Amino acid sequence: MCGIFAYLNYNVNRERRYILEVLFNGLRRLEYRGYDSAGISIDSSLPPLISDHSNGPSCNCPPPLVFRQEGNIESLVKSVYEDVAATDLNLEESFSVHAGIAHTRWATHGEPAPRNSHPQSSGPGNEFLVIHNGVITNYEVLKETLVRHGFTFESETDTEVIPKLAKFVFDKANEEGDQTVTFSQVVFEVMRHLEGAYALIFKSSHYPNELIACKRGSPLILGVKELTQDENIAASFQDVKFLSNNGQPKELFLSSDASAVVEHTKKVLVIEDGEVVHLKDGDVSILKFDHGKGKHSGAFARPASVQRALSILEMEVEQINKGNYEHYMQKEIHEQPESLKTTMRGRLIRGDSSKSKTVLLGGLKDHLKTIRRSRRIVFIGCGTSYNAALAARPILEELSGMPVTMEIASDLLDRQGPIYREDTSVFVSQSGETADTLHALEYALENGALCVGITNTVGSAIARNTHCGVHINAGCEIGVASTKAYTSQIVVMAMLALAIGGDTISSESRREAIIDSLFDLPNKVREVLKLDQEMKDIAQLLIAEQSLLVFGRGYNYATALEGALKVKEVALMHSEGILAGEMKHGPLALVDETLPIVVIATRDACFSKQQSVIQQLHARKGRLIVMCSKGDAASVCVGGSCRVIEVPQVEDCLQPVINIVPLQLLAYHLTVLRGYNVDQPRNLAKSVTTQ
Ligand code: UD2
Ligand code: GLU
Ligand code: MG
Repeated sequence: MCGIFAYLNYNVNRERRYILEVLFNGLRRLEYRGYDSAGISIDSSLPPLISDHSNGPSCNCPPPLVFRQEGNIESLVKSVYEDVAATDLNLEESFSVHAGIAHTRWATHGEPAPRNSHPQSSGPGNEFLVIHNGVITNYEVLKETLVRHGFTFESETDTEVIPKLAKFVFDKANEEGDQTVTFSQVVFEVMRHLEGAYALIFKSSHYPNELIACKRGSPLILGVKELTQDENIAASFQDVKFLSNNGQPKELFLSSDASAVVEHTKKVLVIEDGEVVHLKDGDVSILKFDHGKGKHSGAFARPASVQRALSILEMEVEQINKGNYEHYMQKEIHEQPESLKTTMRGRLIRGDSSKSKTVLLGGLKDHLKTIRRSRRIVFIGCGTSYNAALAARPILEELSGMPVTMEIASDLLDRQGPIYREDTSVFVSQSGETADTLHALEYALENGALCVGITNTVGSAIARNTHCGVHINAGCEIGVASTKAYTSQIVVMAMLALAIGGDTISSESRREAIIDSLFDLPNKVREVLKLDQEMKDIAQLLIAEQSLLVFGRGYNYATALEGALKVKEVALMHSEGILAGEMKHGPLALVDETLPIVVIATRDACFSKQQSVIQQLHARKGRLIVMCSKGDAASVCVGGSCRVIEVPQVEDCLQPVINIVPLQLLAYHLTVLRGYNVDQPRNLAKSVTTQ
């Protein structure tokens, strides 16, 4: 989910060039969130000052202009000014009222391309334009209906149904003779049909100089800048009435992110789920959308205005951008409850008395039979992506009953290891561009294997060149050290295991227990994030160490490797993940009273073995930090001599998602305390595109 920005000037003259620059700057402020394409919409020439829709759907209002580009904001800016020059659009033309919208996109549906960028349009004439952050999960049924009503779609996005639905609703109201239908009534009717998560802004040629913003699940804020010098009016800013039409010149901003608004004003309002904000004639009205409420017979519901006291709060940007994150890695660690939700959105089927609980991976459903018939599954990846596959391997073996082997991409290539036509090879990569993984993909394709991709980046080389796959939809990840992509990868691969094993009766109750646990996983991640301060305290203790060992086994062997990798790559401290079963075959020699050791001993089938490992490490006076399930401190900490991290328990195969979080936090705090760059670790790049 990327960025939204809108700018509405009221009763103050602004030239087109100025409006464009405000929009571009808004996008630049959102740039840090990452995106793959961008777009804006402004008016073509002076629209009528008074909103007048008596002229019905075929109104002669000049169609708003739309500019969209793939790639970075500067390439959008360049193309806009080129188009402006080519069409002789007057940059000095002044608007006393004007509503402009802008968007940065991180593709979830359809590759990054101008046609898939936002604003998405209702069709020729741009009667309705929409910018959207989030995912509409039921867009396919909506699209089918709209196609039956004669709409043609130009993009592969989920978003495009929204402006088309708005036009459909508007046209229908007018056909039925309701020429007084308001912009907010149209949007309410549209919202009734949308499922999923969204922050939306609507612009329409039928409602010139108006904007509607609404949200469910994705963030959105409103900023108000009063342009009067009058002291009395400035003082009454907190007053509800102030937002009604007092004719005062003002500028209104809408954004998914406070960082795009604070340079203009600190008077902001955080829009809540279900609220519909209507900007019209300098007036801000907030209406409450109630999903349960249907349409009145025939006519449009007249939505009740201002359900909660509208107060403009004076906030600092840190308060608004919840949590005051100092680094992307920190932000991404804390974003995991949301990123996991997005990963699972629309893919978990809750089931009822007639249907069992199940998962639906749209990109794989036609290939599951082939996968099940294959001789083995080979996971191929590098670094964190490899670790995520390793974490999912046990559950995949259990539910599929198939052999699952692991390959580090470069090693497979070095050995020219055997890959057969009968193999299913699964390529895991956050960026979808990892060079070694990509080369291994070429190699597997040459050998005739079925190639499945698991990536976070729609339109990436791996997504394009695999036969099928799953987008993890974790949102853009900026920190070089992967955190939220790792947990989403594990969840996707657990869902892959559920899908492959989905036809086996004997494992049905096991699968249902995992699905239940998946539903609850974001809550459990939220709970484990509360260990932040505790992990900071532990980091403080470890700040001057040379080395850190992490012991794990079973499901959490991967956690040990990934925890150690995080510490190594960002905190620049030697760290090794060790398979606890190998302890006596070497690593035990390192154990003394100085070397800190993390032991992962959460509840699963290996628990008693880990208890015994702890005892043996303790006998050698090891400096232990033990991660265990809540309530288990006494059973893991011999004689109370070790530091304990208690984490919430989930279904055993999903425990790696929980257990990695404290280690991510530890690596983060260690890095900050040691004074290193968290987001750009020494010598490393986000996407390793050379071998
Ligand atoms: C897909 C579509 C979405 C919508 C939805 C309906 C995209 C990005 N997603 O979401 O628009 O139609 O289906 O249920 O357009 N793929 C690969 N390699 C990879 C990753 C994906 O080939 O590494 C393929 C996959 O097989 C599928 C398509 O890309 O054909 C989209 O995959 P997805 O995971 O986004 O699929 P889904 O169903 O969540
Ligand atoms: N799902 C929409 C798309 O793929 C919006 C993506 C976003 O949040 O940027 O176009
Ligand atoms: Mg990586």
